[in-house]
Amino acid sequence: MAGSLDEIAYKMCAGGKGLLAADESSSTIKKRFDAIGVESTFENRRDYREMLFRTKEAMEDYISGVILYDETIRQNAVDGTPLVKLIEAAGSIPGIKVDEGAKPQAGFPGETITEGLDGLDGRLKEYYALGARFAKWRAVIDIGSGIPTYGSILANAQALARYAALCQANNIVPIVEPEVLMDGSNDIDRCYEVTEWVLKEVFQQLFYARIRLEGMVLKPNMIVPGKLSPKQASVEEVAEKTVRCLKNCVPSAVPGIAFLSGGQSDEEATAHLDAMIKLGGLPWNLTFSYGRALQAAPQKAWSGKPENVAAGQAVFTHRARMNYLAALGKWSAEVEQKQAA
Ligand code: 5MM
Repeated sequence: MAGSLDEIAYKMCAGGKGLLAADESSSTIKKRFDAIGVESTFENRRDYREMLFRTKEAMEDYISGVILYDETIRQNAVDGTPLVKLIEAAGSIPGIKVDEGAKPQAGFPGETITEGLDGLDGRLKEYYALGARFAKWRAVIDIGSGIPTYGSILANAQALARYAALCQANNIVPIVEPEVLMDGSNDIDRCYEVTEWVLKEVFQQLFYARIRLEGMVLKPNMIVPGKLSPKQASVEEVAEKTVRCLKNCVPSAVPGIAFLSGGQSDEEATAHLDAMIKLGGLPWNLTFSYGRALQAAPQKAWSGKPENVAAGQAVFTHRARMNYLAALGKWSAEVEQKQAA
């Protein structure tokens, strides 16, 4: 698949389409499979992902690109077709997670630094040859007592910027993902404050690293209260605060912003995106790059049984369509109920 960095970055987030984050590492996919009583074998992981990538309507009409894991980008379908070719045949763009995970940061108790820069240039060249046209690197920032610290935010922002520079040098669009977790007991305003701090630092480091903003995609968290906060927020408050934070931090040269779902329920993730689009006046395309919020339902419907493939695909199509409608500002709870029936 040819195309310049700018064209690919634009296409990833345009027209209501969004990204499927299917890049669970082996330990994460094992957790997901444990929850549905499926053993995490090479064959089961292939069958599950093949089911998703062969879902015609979802892949052709709603999913602009798929983030893959190292195993999956090298894996073939049961009939021998590379999984990457299934994605391309649907007109969707294959991408690859290239970070090697968030590891405890020495000297910073409770904080992590994402690793994977060593040898990255060579790996990107190989992934390009395998078909990847974009990549993803996730930095993880937790909110807690005394954290995050500036030392950790800076180290993670610099790593994101160095990763993005290597991607662009290899003609691969970098998805820059600084995730502020929603696991704590903090309120929504603390999430706003930390996310603003992180995004300001990330864009400063992207500038120092000479990143072409037109050729990248941002994958941020939404501004939400921590899951353990006694004070939860309305859909309107989440939408208004997220858009305000992004407008204050993200230059309009960035063509697209694709949110992570971060542990929100499927419907919350959809409703929040829809409400943001309905606010209007946005300088970038906003869309989804969900992992859990796109896959939890099809995983459950499939449950590892070949006879459930059609049911898994129907549920995946529904979720992808709901998020596509949300990215166009055309979703409603009524549409959600009517079309699920
Ligand atoms: C699909 O989950 C991705 C992989 O996570 P691990 O490297 O920890 O296995 C994850 O990076 C994902 O792309 C984003 O966090 C968004 O996923 P959610 O589930 O938050 O939408």
